[in-house]
Amino acid sequence: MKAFVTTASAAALLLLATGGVSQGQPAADAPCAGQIHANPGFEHGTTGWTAGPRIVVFGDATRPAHTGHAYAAFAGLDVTRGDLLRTTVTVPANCDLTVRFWVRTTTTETSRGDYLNVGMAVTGIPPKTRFSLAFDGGAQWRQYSMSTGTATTERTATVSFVASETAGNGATAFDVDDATFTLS
Ligand SMILES: [Ca+2]
Repeated sequence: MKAFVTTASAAALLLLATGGVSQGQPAADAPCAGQIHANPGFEHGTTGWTAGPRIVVFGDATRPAHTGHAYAAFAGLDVTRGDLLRTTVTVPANCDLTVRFWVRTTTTETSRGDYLNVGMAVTGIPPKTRFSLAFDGGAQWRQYSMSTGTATTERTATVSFVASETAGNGATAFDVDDATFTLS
């Protein structure tokens, strides 16, 4: 316990010394401002995310990232399978959280068989699928956004990207990058 107090005091002194701005450690009364996810662009692999195997792609020159070198890929393999990518953030009281993300869709499908369902679960609100993306999403990066709205209490928000593929009518690959979590 003593060590913890000492560390906390040192952190407080550091905050004072640096003008109150620290990386990844928002103050208790953090304002409703800024991007709060540590790894929005997957440049640090799956850090900060719960992810299925081999979801993050690095440095593929033929399918470059939206920004940086990495992105999350739900590969179109034309087999019946699923993939999950999920993260949870804390939304302080009286803050609105806006989640923005970019998706690129590469497909050989001509009808809806493979999906990328993007869901959000917020404390006090039933989980909901906000987007059900399919083959017609476009081969260029396209941005989507969704918000939690505000509440008077602190909440958690869990965002999930769930891909489901069905074998047999072509393959669709969904790439996701720059999933930002911004308070306002
Ligand atoms: Ca990236």
